[in-house]
Amino acid sequence: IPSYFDERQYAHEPHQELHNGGWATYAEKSSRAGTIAAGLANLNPARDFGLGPLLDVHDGGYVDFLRIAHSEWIAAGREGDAIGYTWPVVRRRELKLDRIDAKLGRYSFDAATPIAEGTWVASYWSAQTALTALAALLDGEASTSFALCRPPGHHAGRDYCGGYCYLNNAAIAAQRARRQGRRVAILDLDYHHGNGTQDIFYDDPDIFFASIHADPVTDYPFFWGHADERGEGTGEGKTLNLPLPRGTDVMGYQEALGVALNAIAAHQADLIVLSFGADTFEDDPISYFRLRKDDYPKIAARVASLELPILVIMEGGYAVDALGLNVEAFLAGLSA
Ligand code: SP5
Ligand code: ZN
Repeated sequence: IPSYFDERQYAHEPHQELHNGGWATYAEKSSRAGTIAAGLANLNPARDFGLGPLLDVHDGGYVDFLRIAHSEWIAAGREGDAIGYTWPVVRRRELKLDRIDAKLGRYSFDAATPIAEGTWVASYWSAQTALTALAALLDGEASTSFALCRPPGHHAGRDYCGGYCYLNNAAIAAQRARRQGRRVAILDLDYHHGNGTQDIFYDDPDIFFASIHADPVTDYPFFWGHADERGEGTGEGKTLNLPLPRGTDVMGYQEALGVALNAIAAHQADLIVLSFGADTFEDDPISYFRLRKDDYPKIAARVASLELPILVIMEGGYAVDALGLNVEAFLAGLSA
């Protein structure tokens, strides 16, 4: 499977995140990318598609903020990573904000997503990696490709970061594929609900979004991913949420997967963007499903049985020692 990665994605290395009332070691370490890259046979660099495809998904003011937030933080006399401490409640009016702390609140939804010196560079190249892997499908060079995106993307919305995500790589690729005339379904198999992707396409009738994830009653991101969220307006019915309880193993997972795959077929998709998180793994340090390494090829093979081109976008997965093998197992199941 042709795979894509850019070394500049290592530039993002936040030190800590706020969790359970204290500072915790940042789980989305750059070494995650290294352990995955080490197991890939056919690894290619990213091409540069510029800002256009990013701005076709994200708000211009938000993208400007991502570029300059860390230097504004330093200019304000702070040290380390930029992180917010005040957030507007939902539907506060738009304001022209100047102070870095206000902008951090305006453009984020949690305190687990700091902006470090290399965040913009790494996020930019993570998105370009997704676009490069998509091009391999659109150009007919391959029927499956893998974008080793890092930082991940599925929690990032049109104008907000969160959940270790800054630019929504899957949404950027899906939008570009649609602009090229493809009928796209996004299948999100990360442990956490892909709230950013859902928000971006919530009223969109053309891009179907299906997600299998931990029930937001118990798990992050709490405010999205409930089964009754089905899309709105002309996008009504084009969002499918399949929340599962903590402790779910391959049996329960496969049942939900069957529902998601039937819905993708009913959408008459001709291309799948697959947000893959290996944080569904039994030994993941921040998650509570019970998938084993040998379950991943079986899950992947069922997605492949739809016989559609598949763009795999890397999302979460924090058991770093097992991560490379879990990703390898998943990709092997796609081409088996
Ligand atoms: C892409 C993705 O999988 N994002 C997940 C974000 C989850 N954030 C909430 C859970 C944070 C737990 N952090 C514990 C850090 C311990 N080192
Ligand atoms: Zn996750």
